[in-house]
Amino acid sequence: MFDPEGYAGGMDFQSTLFASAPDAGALAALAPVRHTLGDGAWVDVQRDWLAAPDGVFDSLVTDVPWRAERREMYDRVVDVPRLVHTFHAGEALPHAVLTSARTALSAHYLPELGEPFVTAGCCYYRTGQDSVAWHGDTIGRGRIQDTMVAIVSVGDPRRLLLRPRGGGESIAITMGHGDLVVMGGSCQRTWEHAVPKVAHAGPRISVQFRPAGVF
Ligand SMILES: O=C(O)CCC(=O)C(=O)O
Repeated sequence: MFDPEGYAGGMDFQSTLFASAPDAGALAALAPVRHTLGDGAWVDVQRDWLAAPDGVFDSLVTDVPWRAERREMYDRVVDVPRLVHTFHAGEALPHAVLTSARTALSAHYLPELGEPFVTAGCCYYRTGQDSVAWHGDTIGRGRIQDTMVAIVSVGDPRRLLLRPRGGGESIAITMGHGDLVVMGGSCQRTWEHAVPKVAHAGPRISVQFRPAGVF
């Protein structure tokens, strides 16, 4: 397993959590770095895209109507280890910078994607014990078409693992406070991704922008 960014990680998120954020709506110019994964899949990464992510984190913690989910697993019903909420197409987003982010992403990727990002799925990883297992976003059109899922991350850094469905070496991309990670091309159907549990992590929130019909 390797980290294509050589990301050092280890930022002290807690020490910046309560810092003032006068320009909480600011985004850096969008200029992500592309990593080609193979099989037509790629990942774009832009570190520190959000100029002032502390205020975004704080408002998402309080303003998103977080919901716990349960799912069947073998003969039991278990808690899904993270809180979730989806803002559907046309719904107002809970922070102005997310609206700006969606607009900027739609404009930047339109020539390649051919359509805008419209939904915003939110996941709240409360501790290192919250996680998401290996999967691709293949319930909708991502099962048969190339598409994109753009992730804005705030809070403690967590690793996004990616592995080819046919077997092969995994890749780890650390998603840090204010970073942007975009999975594109065939990534949802030819690769799987996961956010594994870790022994120690503070809270992290992921906002995933998707085009219509991609889940
Ligand atoms: O936490 C993340 O950024 C990834 C979330 C994810 O893969 C999903 O909800 O499908």
